[in-house]
Amino acid sequence: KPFKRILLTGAAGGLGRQLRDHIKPWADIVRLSDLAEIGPAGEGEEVVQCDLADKAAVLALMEGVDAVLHFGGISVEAPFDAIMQANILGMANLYEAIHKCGVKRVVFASSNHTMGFYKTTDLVDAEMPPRPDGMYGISKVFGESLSRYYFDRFGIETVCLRIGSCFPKPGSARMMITYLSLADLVESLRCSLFAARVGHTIAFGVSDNKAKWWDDRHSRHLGFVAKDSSTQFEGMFPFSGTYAPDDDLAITYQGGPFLLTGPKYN
Ligand code: NAI
Ligand code: 15L
Repeated sequence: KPFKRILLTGAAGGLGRQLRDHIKPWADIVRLSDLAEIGPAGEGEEVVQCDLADKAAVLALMEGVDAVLHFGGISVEAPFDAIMQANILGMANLYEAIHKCGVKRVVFASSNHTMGFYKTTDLVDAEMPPRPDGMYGISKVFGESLSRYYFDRFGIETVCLRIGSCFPKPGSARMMITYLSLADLVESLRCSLFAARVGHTIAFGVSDNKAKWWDDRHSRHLGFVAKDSSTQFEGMFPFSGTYAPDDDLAITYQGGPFLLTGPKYN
């Protein structure tokens, strides 16, 4: 198999649980890690329970690993203290361990909320300045910036995948635009791991939906082509007959409901 050992963080989470089986063909061993209980290891798997905020534990977690899929951390807007531990300190610990252990390729589960303050009438690409929509989005911008530094300074390659909404089906009209199918997520991870050269790439993880907010022109070297589309769910969110008021933040900005959560500093 191409890799000896792939580490998947966030393995107990919504995406981690689904990715587990899809990763197996890519490595002799998949090391599954999370703060939460994961359950027993299957064949070709190892389970390591670990808090990303624990520097020594993260260093031990990385031993013998040659590629990382980093999905662990807080996945929605939350008080800053919690985000700081899991997503900021956790990311710093992870990359220090990656550097010390000689890992060459990383895929970081970034988010569309790095760009949530662009308007729903904007077409966003990977070279536009980040406009995060809260502490969660800010922590993902930190992760993108940290991984860029580790590439520029040490040559560690990372693909930051700004995932849209990866759920079995869209939960709102917004998610018709941001929808990413599981199969398309798996294919984008495969492309990110196996492209000969990725440097530091920021890509958008989104299916081939009809309406688009994101332009993938700066990540075409990955060779990812989405096969699914939210059109299969057409009709789930019919026009209600009334337009949203002018000051409706969740309609005006791409971050949608994240715009309504307010500052979470504490
Ligand atoms: P999730 O919340 O279900 O899973 C995240 C996992 O990380 C959880 O199992 C949690 O226990 C673990 N975790 C939290 N703090 C930790 C810590 N300090 N140390 C170790 N593990 C910790 O989220 P989901 O939906 O599976 O997302 C996975 C990743 O993808 C997250 O990083 C999220 O930000 C990102 N993402 C997901 C999107 C989606 O549509 N599902 C959209 C954009 C980004
Ligand atoms: C994210 O970044 C979250 O992790 C996920 O739970 C969804 O809220 C998604 O963005 C979204 O924007 O739909």
